[in-house]
Amino acid sequence: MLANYEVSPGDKKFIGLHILFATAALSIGMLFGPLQAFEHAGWDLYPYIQPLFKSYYQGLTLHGVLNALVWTTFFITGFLTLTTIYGLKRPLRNPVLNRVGFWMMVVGLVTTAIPLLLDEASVLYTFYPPMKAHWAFYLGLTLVVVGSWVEGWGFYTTYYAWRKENPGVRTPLMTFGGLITMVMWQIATLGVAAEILTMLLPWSLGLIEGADPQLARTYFWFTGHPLVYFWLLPAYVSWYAMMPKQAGGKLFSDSLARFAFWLFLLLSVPLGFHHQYVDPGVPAGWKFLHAVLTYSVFLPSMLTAFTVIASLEYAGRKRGGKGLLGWIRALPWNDPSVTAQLLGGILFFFGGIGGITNASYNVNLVVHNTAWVPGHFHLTVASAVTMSFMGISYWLVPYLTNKKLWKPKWAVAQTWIWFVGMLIFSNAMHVVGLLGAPRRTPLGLAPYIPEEWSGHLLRVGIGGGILFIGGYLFIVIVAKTAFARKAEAADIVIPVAEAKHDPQETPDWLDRWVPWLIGTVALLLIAYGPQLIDQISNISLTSPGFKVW
Ligand code: HAS
Repeated sequence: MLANYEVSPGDKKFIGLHILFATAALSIGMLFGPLQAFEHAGWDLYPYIQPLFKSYYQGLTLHGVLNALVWTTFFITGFLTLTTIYGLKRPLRNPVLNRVGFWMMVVGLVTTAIPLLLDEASVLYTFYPPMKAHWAFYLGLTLVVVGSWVEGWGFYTTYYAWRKENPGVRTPLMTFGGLITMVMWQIATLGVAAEILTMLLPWSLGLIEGADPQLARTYFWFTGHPLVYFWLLPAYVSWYAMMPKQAGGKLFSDSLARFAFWLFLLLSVPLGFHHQYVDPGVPAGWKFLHAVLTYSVFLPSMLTAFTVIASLEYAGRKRGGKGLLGWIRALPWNDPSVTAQLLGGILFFFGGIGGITNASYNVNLVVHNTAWVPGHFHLTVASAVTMSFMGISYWLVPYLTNKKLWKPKWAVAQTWIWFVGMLIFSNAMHVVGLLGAPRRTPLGLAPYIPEEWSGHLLRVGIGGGILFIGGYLFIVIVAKTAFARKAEAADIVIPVAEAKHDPQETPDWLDRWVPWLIGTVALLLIAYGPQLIDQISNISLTSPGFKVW
């Protein structure tokens, strides 16, 4: 029945605009990745692109902001618009609200981009004070975040209207996962909202004299850790609610899927101190509590691994796969959308293991601020997440534009190229990080490179080059698809996975918001409340701003 619902041309265009901005941001942000990787390998191309881009740090900031913040946020809000409309089989309740939110995000993006391009905001994507950017950078980021909130309110009003018309019906899984993602995001971003509005914006405007770096970092990581699950959960929506159908099977357990999403809502936010193990201003007991909670958020990812792989095994066996692992070969590896997500999932095993390693206080002291950390997050946000978004784009762009995917075989090749590039790149970054190479450092210019790093830095450069090819091949394929002259009824149906049991049999407590929201707020107050009160009451706005670039 879901497959028969037709999204209106206006809404398709609106979703498509999100994907357009997301992909445009990715295409610029990705430019700097290979430049950094080549620089590590000793092939410094930055002098050749001056005066357009001034420094390694300007490039690194553009890379982080455009890829990690803009590509993801625009793609996710667009995708969640679709999962809301298509899952609930109804148009948005207040389309104007969603349009206002979207255009706020666009204005915010432009406002952020100007100081970034003028080299007035090379403060990296974490924008830690006392590094100080132009006020327009902070204002633009605020508009992007608030715009995404407004879009989220549009989802809630739509859901509310649907719920009144459908009492007792289980929320369709894709909508359910999308709504939890948005609620989690809105709670999480209270941290950066407080940081920017009470400290960084007035500071950059000269209204207050100094900043408090410790409190700013606490606010930032309040948002910064759940941010990674804001990126991940839409990929999980696809893995649970769509990929089993694409693979030719069914979702193994609707209940386990919903339970995993609730656990993410409950546990994603109160863990930020695992990014601050080395911060002197956070007492050890609080770091311990956040370490314990970090290990607990491992659970919903393991639930996901179990449920999604069980669904894939079911699909593979239905397709004739035999033996212990024969079902893997039987999966539709010729479908670029499925291949991208499978390969992203495989890389995520390694990224997840690295995450668990980071979360250990003692081991973190070895890897913190080394190249290991970008090695970790390229396996997560640049693999599990980005490859899933690429895979989704391979059916979404044809669906939105009514055009056939341009060269599907090339798209399959693209996913493998990205996979191989990422394996080489991230493995080298992990190893060189363990050998002590710092992150966020133009290593090619450093006079202290020990001999034992050089082979690994070379692999960073080679991996970066392969990723460059894979990344731009993706851009070419989606652009050629979207801007093809001939529109044809491409007959694309949004993949909606049926569950093995009727979702109406899923226990009612897994489709109720109030207890989970109360639990989330309560845990947050316990894990952050006393520290926030302490740090805010001891606020020390004394640090002057520095422009170190
Ligand atoms: Fe992380 C640092 C801990 C997950 C991103 N992380 C970062 C940073 C980023 C990031 C961007 O505890 C750097 C921030 C900065 O700039 O300073 N991370 C974790 C832990 C997890 C984790 C415990 N991280 C992520 C995800 C990210 C992400 C997801 C982005 C999307 N991370 C840390 C810590 C730090 C950190 C410390 C601070 C380091 C420092 O000192 O600075 C866990 O949530 C991971 C659990 C995941 C798993 C994997 C399960 C596997 C699955 C795959 C299923 C396979 C399929 C395919 C479907 C256990 C679900 C099957 C295929 C077939 C062919 C069958």
